[in-house]
Amino acid sequence: MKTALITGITGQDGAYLAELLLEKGYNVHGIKRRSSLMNTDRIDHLFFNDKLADRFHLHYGDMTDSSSIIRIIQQVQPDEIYNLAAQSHVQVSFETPEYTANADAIGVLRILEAIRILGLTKKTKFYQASTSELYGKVQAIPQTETTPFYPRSPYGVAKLYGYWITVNYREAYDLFAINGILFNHESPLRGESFVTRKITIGVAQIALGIEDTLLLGNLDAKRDWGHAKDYAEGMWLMMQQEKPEDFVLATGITTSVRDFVKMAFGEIGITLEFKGIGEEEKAYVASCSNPKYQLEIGKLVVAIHPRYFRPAEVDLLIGDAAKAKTKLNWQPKYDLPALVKEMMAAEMEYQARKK
Ligand code: NDP
Ligand code: GDR
Repeated sequence: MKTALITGITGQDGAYLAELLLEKGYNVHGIKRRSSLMNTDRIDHLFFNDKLADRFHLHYGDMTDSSSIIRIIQQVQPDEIYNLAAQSHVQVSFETPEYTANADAIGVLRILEAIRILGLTKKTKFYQASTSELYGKVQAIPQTETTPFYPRSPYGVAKLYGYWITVNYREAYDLFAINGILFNHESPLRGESFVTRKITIGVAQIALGIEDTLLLGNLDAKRDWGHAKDYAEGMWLMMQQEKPEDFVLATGITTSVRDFVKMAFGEIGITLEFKGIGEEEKAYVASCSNPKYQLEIGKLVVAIHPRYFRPAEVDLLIGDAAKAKTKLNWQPKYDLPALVKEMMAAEMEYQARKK
């Protein structure tokens, strides 16, 4: 039985990866940081499952605290470490740049050094959660494993260090250390302030009469959105290779935030009309085919707020995952319409229950 250690196990990807590895028979350990509320909603179904009790373990630790990282790695002696923990919000990184660098850049080094200090370089494989935010101001379309990086946020710059220190430890110490360069991936478990989840929450609350208007920032930004479940599978596949290599995971399709908004409203039978440009843009209900929702034609449902614009933006991301498809036989099961459908169905149910 293999043993895996997942940092960031309470996050979106941590939850999907933990479930996947448990299904595959792994012994799974996760690092959770202390917070005033439990914050384990995404993994409670695993933690409180009697059948998994002897294979699923949580440890308190923090990416900014070397001693906790060394202690946990020494205790767990993992075959595989998946480093998913990070201050992962791009906009928040402009407000907390130093903390973001500590957790997202030096945090990676802390784990790599722990592996080395504990003499685990031959035993423990290491996965770093790298990101399409490394491409930032994109230098080529579509982006591949060899496209030059140009990060556009403190988050992107911190992740750039994480990327290179992983490559460096692979080359310097012959460690199985790899980067998954993952493009945006979403799900019903997505954090509530990332744009896709913010949109599905907003649409559901407007349809249920809880809120009137959804406030957003840059509607022109384009992202390559996949499903987190497919990407968790890709992370595991990368770690099963003989040779350590970096891989891009992406869908190869890019969509604007505006089109994601249209798709989410469309899921519940509402079409929108957009008027105005830039910060003046607004969207109104153009038609509503679902009699369950009492939305007047012409009602304002989306507006722009300057608060949600970033000091520097990543305008367009579109990835090419040909290497992962060929070498790993990675086959994503979801496309964007299927992702939006699943997110909207889950959101309607969740918001109705909350109401
Ligand atoms: P989430 O924000 O959902 O989860 C981040 C996790 O990291 C949470 O468990 C969080 O804990 C934990 N964490 C944050 N800071 C610390 C810290 N100082 N010490 C210990 N744990 C900490 O992110 P995702 O699941 O979406 O992403 C997983 C990883 O993949 C991240 O590194 C992200 O940067 C990267 N990534 C994500 C992509 C995406 O589209 N989702 C794309 C490419 C890369 P808590 O629950 O307590 O907040
Ligand atoms: P991103 O995701 O920055 O790509 O990082 P996010 O969903 O936050 O933003 C995507 C795009 O939408 C625009 N946008 C808004 N974003 C948010 N959050 N809120 C809004 O109201 C809003 N309006 C418009 C943004 O400007 C941006 O262009 C995610 C994170 O998961 C990272 O950790 C990960 O590395 C990258 O994806 C790949």
